[in-house]
Amino acid sequence: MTNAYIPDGPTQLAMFRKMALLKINDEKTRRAISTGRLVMSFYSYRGQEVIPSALAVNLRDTDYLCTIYRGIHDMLAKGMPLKDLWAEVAGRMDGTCKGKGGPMHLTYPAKGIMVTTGIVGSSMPIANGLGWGAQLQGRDDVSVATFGDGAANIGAFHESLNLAAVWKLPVVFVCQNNRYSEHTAYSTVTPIERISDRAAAYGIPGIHVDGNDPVAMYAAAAEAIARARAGEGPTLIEAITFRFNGHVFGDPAGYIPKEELQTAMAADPYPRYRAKLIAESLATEAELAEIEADCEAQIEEAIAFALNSPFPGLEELSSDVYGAAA
Ligand SMILES: Cc1ncc(C[n+]2csc(CCOP(=O)(O)OP(=O)(O)O)c2C)c(N)n1
Ligand SMILES: [Mg+2]
Repeated sequence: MTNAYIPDGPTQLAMFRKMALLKINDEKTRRAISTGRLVMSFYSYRGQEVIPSALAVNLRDTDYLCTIYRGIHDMLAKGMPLKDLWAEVAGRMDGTCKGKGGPMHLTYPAKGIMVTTGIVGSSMPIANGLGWGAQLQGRDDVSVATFGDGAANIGAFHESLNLAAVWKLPVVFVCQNNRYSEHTAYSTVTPIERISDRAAAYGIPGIHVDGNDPVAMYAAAAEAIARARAGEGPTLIEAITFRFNGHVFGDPAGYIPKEELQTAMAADPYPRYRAKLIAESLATEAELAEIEADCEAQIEEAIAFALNSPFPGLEELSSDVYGAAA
């Protein structure tokens, strides 16, 4: 790791601010559903906050993000406004897609958030297309595809890595390996220890990193993004993490062995990073508590805004969508 890829104090705090927003937002979403305040499908990302936070501090608004159903952390970190996000997941007119996308199909191009997809593996070819567009137009913007460990067993993963390597596309493939695909454990569907090893088959760098360590994840993201920006082509990052909740809200996750879950939760990256920042005098307890209180207030304000926003009317159903010519 070169010095260029070591986050300075303000960057470390910027990562913490994002992690706090993501973590509190996940908690508030689950509470809103369980108390009947909101009805939505929700794929909790609690435990995976480090990856998008470390990526986002290395990205510009004009860089692209293609994410998945478990991607609200990716979108918030990249800058999706809370009010637009909550209004969309609540199916309201003030949402990013006027309530017609819902929690699995959010977009916010002003911040480069181009697609959220429920089709496993499909974030990668779309990211290639966006990266190709930037390359053809001579821009040095980068396209990031995030996806899960299960998606690395889909054909689109292999096709996308191959094409991106051949055309030297400015794409960063980020596999958030949370050890489970729906209810299926990693080793029962993936025959190799490291997904990052697959990069060798396409002649591109494959980085295996602790996705729960903000400093290590920052370095991996910064290096891959710099490489893509410089026209040197794609990188595959495999970031190891863990999903603290079931696949989707309501899934009790009985298939995760108790000890495995306990070990993962005991290593929760959020309190660990919080304590590290204080121990290294990068922030005081009071400063971090203030950041958390600020995030909480912003989220509450966004929920109230969303629940007061109108539902789209019938006339809205046929606008902004494709239709057959008369
Ligand atoms: C093409 C396709 N196949 C199957 C599914 C059903 N499905 C939804 S989520 C999921 C698991 C994906 O796991 P992973 O890629 O590890 O992502 P995670 O949910 O862990 O973030 C599956 C199989 C789907 N949505 N799309
Ligand atoms: Mg997974």
